[in-house]
Amino acid sequence: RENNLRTLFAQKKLAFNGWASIGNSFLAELVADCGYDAVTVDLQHGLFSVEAAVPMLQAISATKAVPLVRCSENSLGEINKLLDAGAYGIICPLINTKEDAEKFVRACHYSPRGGRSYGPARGVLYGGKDYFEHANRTILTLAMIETRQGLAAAEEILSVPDLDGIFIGPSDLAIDMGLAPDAWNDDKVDQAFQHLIKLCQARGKYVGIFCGSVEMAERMKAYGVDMLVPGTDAQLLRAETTRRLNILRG
Ligand code: 3PY
Ligand code: MG
Repeated sequence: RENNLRTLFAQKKLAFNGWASIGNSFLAELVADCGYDAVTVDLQHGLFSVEAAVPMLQAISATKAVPLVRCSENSLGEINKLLDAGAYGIICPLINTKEDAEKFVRACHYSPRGGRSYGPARGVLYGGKDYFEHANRTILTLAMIETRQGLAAAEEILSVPDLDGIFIGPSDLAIDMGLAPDAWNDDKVDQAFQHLIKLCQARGKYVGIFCGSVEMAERMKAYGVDMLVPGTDAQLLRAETTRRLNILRG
């Protein structure tokens, strides 16, 4: 099957990506059913491992949302398992150099474009019997830029041909600039966002960003990003729970 995120990108339509950080399949299904275009299973900061990610990917693939994974690190073994488990795109944290980006995209593509090993257990169930023929072009590869080093190397990172684009990590970037993790409104951080977004737009590359607030998400939408994450499942659960309790407690 085609990757709907690529279709939305070609149509220049903003995609909304949900964030599944709690290792439970019902919750992943519920998040996916909220109307997101994609849902990312977060193996970096989610407190669960690959075995728990599999039923989450099964649950997401019962909906229209594209199943994505943020891997825990830039590892061929883990990325191969997640693609075999049916992830249709990988967001890889902490890509700081062109070499990091090359290693990442090689793990996501079969030869001659990469070194992915063959064994797409659930990949064929989700992607279809012709999975092998189209996997190299359907699977989406997004490198996280979230350090000053990554920011400085962004042009080189984006020059890697098989990299589809970047996903900006505002908290780690703010921390690396000596600021608090929620300093996403700071001028220096915002300028970095704008710089990265413009670089991607000039090169026809995909750009997504995690948003810590609705206001930030609106600003990123105005900058023309391709994909927005409006918060994690846990953050949204907390926000609405505390909002209702505050109203009812008076
Ligand atoms: C960050 O803000 O650093 C992230 O990784 C968000 O996903
Ligand atoms: Mg991060």
